[in-house]
Amino acid sequence: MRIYHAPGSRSVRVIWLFEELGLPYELVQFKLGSPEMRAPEFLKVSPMGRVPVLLDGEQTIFESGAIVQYVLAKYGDGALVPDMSTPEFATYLQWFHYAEGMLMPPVNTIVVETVFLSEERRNQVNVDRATKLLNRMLGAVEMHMEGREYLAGEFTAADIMTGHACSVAARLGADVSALPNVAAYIARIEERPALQAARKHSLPTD
Ligand SMILES: N[C@@H](CCC(=O)N[C@@H](CS)C(=O)NCC(=O)O)C(=O)O
Repeated sequence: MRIYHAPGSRSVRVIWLFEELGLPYELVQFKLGSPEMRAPEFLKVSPMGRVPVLLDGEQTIFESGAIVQYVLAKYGDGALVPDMSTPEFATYLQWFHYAEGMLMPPVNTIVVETVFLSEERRNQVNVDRATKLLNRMLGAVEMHMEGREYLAGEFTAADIMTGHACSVAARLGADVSALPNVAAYIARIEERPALQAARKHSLPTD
């Protein structure tokens, strides 16, 4: 399978998943924001010119969460997903989708305002508002992680999605000093050999 990846982006989630599962993959790497990401050939597989995208035979799929669910359903053999008959299954789905639903929107605003926009177009009010919202969203993770190692029992793909989002949030300046459970959780997932292997293809901001 081929993973379209940009170092410094959430496409590291897909590489991390493949590393956790021990599945082989081929990488096509872009520089984030480069003109190649708007080239017609890439827009055929990713109409918005974004990563990650997975190519599996003739099948392409974008959206990191959808890719993770696709790979697990087809090739995971039950790994990284709690059994449907357990209470952890609903918890897993909830935190899996919390990443793109609640954490990444303010993260996106902060990245746009502090990285992508030219200095004269940046707006500190937007950054402050997004940072406040991000800290509130991380507060829910803080409460949930009390007494837990991972989001839904054992390590699951919810940790790949929301764990990664927590890690990015902290790197972007969210204040985790008042969120000890989140800080410990980030440290825990950062120690995973599969994430470290995935990061070899990535920049420190992933
Ligand atoms: N919700 C999408 C977000 C995809 C996305 O925004 N990817 C960013 C990298 S983190 C991207 O490719 N940005 C390139 C650009 O905006 O030109 C997902 O989870 O896959």
